[in-house]
Amino acid sequence: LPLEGLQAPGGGPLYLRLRQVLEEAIRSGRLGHGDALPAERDLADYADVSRVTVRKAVDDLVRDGLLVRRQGSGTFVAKPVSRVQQPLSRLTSFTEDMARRGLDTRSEWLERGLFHPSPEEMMMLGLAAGTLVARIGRLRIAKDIPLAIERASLSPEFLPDPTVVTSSLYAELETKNARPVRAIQRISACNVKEPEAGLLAVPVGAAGLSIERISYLASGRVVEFTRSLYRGDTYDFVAELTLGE
Ligand code: 16G
Repeated sequence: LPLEGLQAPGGGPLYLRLRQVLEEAIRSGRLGHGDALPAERDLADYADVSRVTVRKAVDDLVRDGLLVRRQGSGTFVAKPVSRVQQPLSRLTSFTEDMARRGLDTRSEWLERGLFHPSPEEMMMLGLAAGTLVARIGRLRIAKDIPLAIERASLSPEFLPDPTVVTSSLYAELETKNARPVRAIQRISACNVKEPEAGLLAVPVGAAGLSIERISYLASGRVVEFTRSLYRGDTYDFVAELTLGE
């Protein structure tokens, strides 16, 4: 790393100059993806700056996603995230989408159980007053990269015990003959705020896709009302367009 001359006068705050050197090393490939960063103490000695300066520079790069900290093992150069191309016209589940690409998925649970519904859930799902709503809230992760936060609400008629869902919601609905066959989806652009930014490991203000899906059975009954927040830097929705009459 070209750390000599970091102390030269007139170049702005030290930590920003150190950040720039590290960033250039990452962008040029001198520090490869997955490489461990030298220990904070060694970097400080080597660059002849304080550990506080090193920590500030590293914090900055972690916040911007160029470095990742792993508890107990150190700081590493982040792997670049490749974008997922998701066709817009097929009603598939997240687990299926990722399996088709050969990616392992897992979820971190944010919410799972029966709750008193919000007025919006009552209207969307046509719930009678006094009934509960089944909620499945998850951080969806593929290849160790958090891709989306999904919060699904369902009538308890289709999912009386939400705790039975351990991986795929649609696979569980299939066993109850309640897998949706049609859905309306709305996608809008947004900026990711806290606490979602923390969960998705993106800086506050990063681009996101906010998605609402209402799914139906063949009979026309609503099965699911889901609000999702996808990371803008990892997900492309692709639509096929045909010339209509
Ligand atoms: C997709 C759907 C979501 C559905 C989930 C089921 C979007 C924006 N959302 O992620 O509405 O609940 O699949 O996935 O596509 P699962 O069967 O893996 O739980």
